[in-house]
Amino acid sequence: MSRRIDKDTVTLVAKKALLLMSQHAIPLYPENYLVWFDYVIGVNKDLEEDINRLIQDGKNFSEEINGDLYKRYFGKGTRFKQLEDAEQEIRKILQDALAEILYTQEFTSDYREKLNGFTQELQDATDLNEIRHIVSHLLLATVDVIKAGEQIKERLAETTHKSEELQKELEKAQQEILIDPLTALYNRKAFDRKIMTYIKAFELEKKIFSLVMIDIDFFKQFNDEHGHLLGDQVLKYMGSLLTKELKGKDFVARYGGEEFAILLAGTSAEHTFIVADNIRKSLDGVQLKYVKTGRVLGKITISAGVAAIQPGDTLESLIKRADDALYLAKKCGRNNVKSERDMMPLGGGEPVRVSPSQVEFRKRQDQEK
Ligand code: GH3
Ligand code: MG
Ligand code: MG
Repeated sequence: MSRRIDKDTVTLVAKKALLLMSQHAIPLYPENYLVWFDYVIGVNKDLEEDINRLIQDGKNFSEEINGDLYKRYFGKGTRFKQLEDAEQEIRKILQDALAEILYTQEFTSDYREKLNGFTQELQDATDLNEIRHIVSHLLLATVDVIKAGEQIKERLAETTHKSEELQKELEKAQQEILIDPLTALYNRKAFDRKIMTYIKAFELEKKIFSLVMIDIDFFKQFNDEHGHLLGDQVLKYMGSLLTKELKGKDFVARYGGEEFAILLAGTSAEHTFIVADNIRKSLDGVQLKYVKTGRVLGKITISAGVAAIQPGDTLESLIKRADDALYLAKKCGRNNVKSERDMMPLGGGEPVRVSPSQVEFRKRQDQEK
């Protein structure tokens, strides 16, 4: 048997034999091991056929059957030396297997200690009975470990799955809370959060940004003329227009009612003015028509105010400057964009922070045309 073949093959065959023995619940006695070792290696055709038949018939490998098999094939002339060798092999394979388990699996320190203990006991064991004893404990502990490992894995998988689902639901809920259902733009709450992150980034990393506040002109009049439902359609249209014009690059929100706010990261007030004025122009060129009924709604215009972040700004101070500029745009006839710079007094100097109506405004070139 094993001594006639090389060491690596012995290990492979022995592992397979032990595995089959554990699958068929056969006690790990050297006698049984000899039988199954030969079965795996296939040197004895009769033995192989006998075992195959027993497996096919679904027979239980009782102590009696195991004993018969051993007696039939090893009974005569099986020397004590062979049994001793088998015992050594079992011991070696188990030690290797233990080392492998300890190395590859993640166990709790309790189990690890137990398994380490078995390794030591196997080394110290002097007789067969002792080894049988250790092996039965080892198998029990290993089964426990594997079961515990599987349970932990199952639980982990379950928890991961649950938390992924929860995460998705949470994201969905958050999205719903942060999105305005009518226009599908971000809502005021989302805007407040976003602008705070921009302000922080400016304070910490000097990342500039600008703000545009937009307000639809004479919207109350539009509602009065065409009804609130058509007013809603216009707000919806505004949502798609802003999204289209900004091409997803900037953050746009419905600030409330017929007001919208845009945040442009890394953009100066001058460039932001151009962006805002392009939006105004694109709306100015459109005659609105309600597709469903063909009803002509006429032209809708907007006014906008632009402000760029400055050192020392708070959420309120920045919004106030954009609002003041918007107020100025309204004052200057609506369908207009104004920047906080437009609020500087003639002859330059510091911007004046008073109500726009009290300020003498520097005329912008584009206003003069
Ligand atoms: P201004 O040019 O000065 O901004 O005039 P305005 O009429 O647009 O401003 P005002 O603040 O007097 O009125 C805002 C109007 O916007 C009143 C309100 O009916 C309308 N509005 C606000 N939210 C909604 C909405 O969700 N749906 C509709 N249809 N109208 C809205
Ligand atoms: Mg308004
Ligand atoms: Mg308005």
